[in-house]
Amino acid sequence: MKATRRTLVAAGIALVLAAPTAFGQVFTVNSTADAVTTEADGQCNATVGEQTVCTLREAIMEANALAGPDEIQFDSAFVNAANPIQLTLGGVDEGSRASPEGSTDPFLMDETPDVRQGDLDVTDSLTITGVDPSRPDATVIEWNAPEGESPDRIFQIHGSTDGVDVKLQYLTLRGGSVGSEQLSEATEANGAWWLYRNGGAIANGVCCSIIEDSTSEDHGGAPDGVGGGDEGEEGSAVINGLTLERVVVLANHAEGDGGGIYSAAPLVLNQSAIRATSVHATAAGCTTTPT
Ligand SMILES: [Ca+2]
Ligand SMILES: [Ca+2]
Ligand SMILES: [Ca+2]
Repeated sequence: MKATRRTLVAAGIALVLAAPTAFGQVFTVNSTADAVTTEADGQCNATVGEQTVCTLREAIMEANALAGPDEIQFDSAFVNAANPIQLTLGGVDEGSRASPEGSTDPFLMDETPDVRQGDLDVTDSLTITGVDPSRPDATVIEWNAPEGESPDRIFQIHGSTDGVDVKLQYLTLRGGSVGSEQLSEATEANGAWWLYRNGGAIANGVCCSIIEDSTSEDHGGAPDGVGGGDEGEEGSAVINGLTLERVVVLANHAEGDGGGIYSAAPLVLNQSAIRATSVHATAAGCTTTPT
C-alpha cells in the first residue's frame, strides 16, 4: 500500500495550545482493574469484586459527563511501576453500514463512541496525570485482553461543539492494537472492500478508520482520512488540541494508519517518544492528516 498525502512525523508538531488551567473536578484512580458502571452519576464508583473503587474507565466516563475540564490522577499506592492499569473490556466502536442507493462507495463509517467498551473515549476537556513526572513508566496503561478477544486502541479523543483540550502527562501507553474487517467479497470488477482502523494507541479526532477497495492505490473512493463518514459529524466536532507531555507510546499496532498515534486534529508532543510500533498501512509511529 503506497504512502498517501498524510505525513509521517517523527516527533514534534508545531501547534501549541494552552492546556486547561482550572479543573472542575479531580478524580483519583485507586485500582488497576477495568470496570465501569452503566451510566455516569457524578461518582467514580465502579465495582470490582466486593469493593467499590475508582477505575480509569469509570473516571473518564464521569469526567466526560461533567461539563468543563477535569483532571484524573492516580493513587500511587495502587497504580505504580509494578502495578499497571490493565484494560480488559473489549469491544469496537467503529463499524460500517451500507451507503444509500446511488452512492459512489458501497459502505459508510458507522461510529458510536462508547467509553464503556474497548478504547477509552474522551469527549470533554481532560488532563490525565501520572504519578511521577520523572518516570512515565511508573504509570502504565496497557491492554491485557482476555484470551480469544482482541485488544483495542487505548484512547480516542473526540471533539464537541465547544471544542476539547486534552493533556496526557507522565504516562506509558502500551499494547494497544486496532484491526481490520473485510466488508465484501472481491468481484470481477472490484477488489474486496475493507475497513482499516487507525491509531494503535491513540486516535485523535473523527476519521479513526478508512474504508477502501483492496485494489485501490490511494485509499479507494473514500475521502482520504475521513473513511467515508458523514462530513457533518466531523464538522460540528472541534478538538482544540491534544498534548502529550513525557508520554511513552510503546509497542502498539494498527492495521490502518498510525501504529502509535493517528491524529486528525492538532497534536503536541513534548519530551515524549513513540517506540516499537507496527502498522499495516502508513506511518508506523504517527500519522497526521493535512490541515
Ligand atoms: Ca459513577
Ligand atoms: Ca468534564
Ligand atoms: Ca470505546
